Order: sequence, then C-alpha cells, then structure tokens
Amino acid sequence: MLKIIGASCVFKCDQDFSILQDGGVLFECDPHSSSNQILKIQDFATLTQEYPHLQATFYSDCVLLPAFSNAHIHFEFSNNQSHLLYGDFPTWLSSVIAHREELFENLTQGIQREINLQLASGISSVGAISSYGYDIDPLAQSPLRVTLFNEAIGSNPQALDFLYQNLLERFEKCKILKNHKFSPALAIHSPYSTHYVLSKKVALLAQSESVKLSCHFLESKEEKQWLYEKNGWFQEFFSHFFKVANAKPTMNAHEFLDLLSNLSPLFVHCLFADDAIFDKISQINGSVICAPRSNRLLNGCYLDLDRLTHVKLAPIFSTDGLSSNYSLNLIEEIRSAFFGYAHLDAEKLAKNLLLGITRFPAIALGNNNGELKEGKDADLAIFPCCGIQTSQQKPLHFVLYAQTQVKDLYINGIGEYTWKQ
Ligand code: MCF
Ligand code: FE
Repeated sequence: MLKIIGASCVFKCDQDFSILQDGGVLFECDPHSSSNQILKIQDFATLTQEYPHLQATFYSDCVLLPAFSNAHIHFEFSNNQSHLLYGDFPTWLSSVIAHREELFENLTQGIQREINLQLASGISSVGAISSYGYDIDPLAQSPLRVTLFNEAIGSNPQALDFLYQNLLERFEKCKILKNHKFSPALAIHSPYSTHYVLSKKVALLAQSESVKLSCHFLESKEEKQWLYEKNGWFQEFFSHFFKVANAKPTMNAHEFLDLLSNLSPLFVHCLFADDAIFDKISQINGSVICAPRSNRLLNGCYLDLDRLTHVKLAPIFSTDGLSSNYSLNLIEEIRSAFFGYAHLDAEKLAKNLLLGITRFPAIALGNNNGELKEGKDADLAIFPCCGIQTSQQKPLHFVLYAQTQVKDLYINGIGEYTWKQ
C-alpha cells in the first residue's frame, strides 16, 4: 500500500537543509507493517503523473517535513503547574523534594494529556525519562515512537541494591513491551545524585543490553562546584534532606564520562560544561540536548551553541518536562529559543533549530527518521504556514509563523493525528 502527499514547501532536513517547492513524498502505508518507509521525494506533479492510481493529497500554504523528535521529556511531571519554584536550581530542587508526593497523585490524565499534546504538536518520537515507571503503559499504548529511559537515582550506599533491583524491574517490564515503536533504554539521573557504584552498574547494563543511555549533566553551577570542588550548596542539600553529615561526591565529572565512554550517551543541559568536557563528549560520540526554557527557568542562562559547534557537536532541542516548562510544544520551544539567542545569525539559527528537532535527535536516539530521504521511516508532519511559498527566508519564516498545531501527522506511514477545525 502506497500513498503520496505533497506541500507548497518540503523541508528535507538533510545536512544542507534542501528545500523543494511544490514537492511530494511517496511512502508505504501498510497498516500491518512495522517498517513503512519513504520511497521517493520529487516534484508533486511528476510523482502523481508517475503513479496516477495512487491516493494523493496536496497541502497548499503548508510545509511538509520530518515529524519532530522531543529527545528529553518527563511525562511523570505533567501535573506540575505552580508547585515547583523557579529562579535558581537549589530553589527548584528543594521544591521538587517538598512536593514529590502530591505531584504524582492522579497522574494518568496528565500523562495522557501531554501524550496527545506531543501528537498535536507534530512530534512522532520522544525520549521519555521515566523516574518511577508510571508512564510506561500509557506510552507503550500510544501511537508515539518511544525511547523509554528508565532512570536510576540515589546516593545512599545502603539503598543501592534496592534501587538497582527496582530499576531492573521497570527495565524488564519495558523489554516485554518492546516493539518497532517502543525501545527500552536507561538513564542515570546525574553524577551528583546517583552513586558511582549504581551508575557503573547501569552503564554496564546499557552496554550488555545494547540500549541507549541518557543523563542530566552539569546543569547548574552548584553541580559544577560539587563535582569539581566537592563543596557548596549540595553539601548542605545532602545534610538537610538526607541527614548525611559531611557528604562528598562519589565521582568527578571526568570519571562520570569515563563510565559512559562506549555508550554514545545523551547528555542533557551541560550549561556549566567547560571545553575539556565538550571535547570528551564529542570524542565518545555523545550528544548534547538543550532544553532552553527549562534552562532559563532553573538556571537563568542558555547553552552557548558556538561551543558545541567548535567540537562538531550538533545541538538538539527538547522541552524537558512540565517540571521546568509551561508547555511541551516543540515549535513554541524553538520559537522561544530563537529570541533567546539574539546574537546568532537569524537564518542559520532557524535552520539549526529545525535540524535540532528533526535530524539531530533522530541520530542521537538511533531512530531511522528525522530526514525526508528514501529508506527513512515515513514519520511525516504537515504544518500550515501562511506565505511560505513566496518567502525568501523559508526556515526562518517557518520558525516564526508555522501554526503550532500540526495539520496531519504520519507515524510509520499511518495517519495518527489530524487537526479538525
Ligand atoms: O530536567 C529537569 C531538571 N533537572 C533534573 N531533573 C528533572 C527535570 N525535570 C524533572 N526532573 C526529575 C528527574 O528525572 O526530577 C527528579 C528526577 O527524577 C529530580 S531529583 C529529585
Ligand atoms: Fe530533565
């Protein structure tokens, strides 16, 4: 079963950001196939002439591009609206500890609402950090392509066996649910919160099971001080909340990277990473994920993207969770980022923001999507964008004017969301 769709403007999201005017995509759409792929990308008129018997839809005043990937999101924090406090990292983390019970009451509705919002925002793929496992079933049952990062966290030496067993249980559950759209994976929360021994076990597990690994890394200046100078706010944090007198970190930043060196890991935030750290991340084939609005709310700054470019790391943009954002819509996220990075060249930035939610996260998550190319999975999104035909700066105008709700979304060649007026 084959289908053709076309639009006034097609963003292939290849390395050179090629754009086709009045382009079309021929793709497989067999409802029983686990791998419906893109077969051809061409001028829409030529494609429909070549395959006159096929169903073909053309979207005028619209952009057709690869469906988006939100590589870092916490569905389990979907109930947060005003529980958590923003402004600086210590204030936020203390508020998480204070409100953790209430945040997870009656969670099902909130998780479902945010799954629907991902689809409505043109997102086909998510990298979901699962702290407790509450999101496993709803995500496995959803149409989304999911990388489910089961998170390990905890630094109390007495609790490590229990914490690892609990992680294994969640991971085993995910392995049973594994299919072409649901990939079990692992997360180490961060080097300040996860004991070296536990982190090492998780890294070994990720290697032996050949799964992806994600972690929060060097997000705050307090974390940097803790990992490099072994003192500061985190010392008080462990003494106040966990009654550990004179606590010390169980590893430094480089020891943490050494643990992960053969896993091509995903590092989230890295706001306080220095050039030596970025160099090492690049050397171990890691990727860096930014969450600009989360960074603004929790740490009052944005990652300097030029520092990534210097070590040939491609920036990836994600929303993080409602724990540190007011909306999990990715177009809104990159629109905010566009205005945050006021010093960068506008047209180049717009292209990078779009590649940062398509091509680059697909590579980091190990998915076969994120680019319109023969042989890629047919994960496609169509967004209304008035005036795009005549625009001389199409990527920039898309970032500014695209509707934030998708018109149609295809995941694995199947229509999963249609915007009804
Ligand atoms: O990315 C943001 C900020 N940085 C760290 N962690 C989280 C974020 N949003 C949710 N979290 C989760 C994290 O996965 O909150 C807990 C962990 O389970 C924080 S540590 C008490
Ligand atoms: Fe996060």
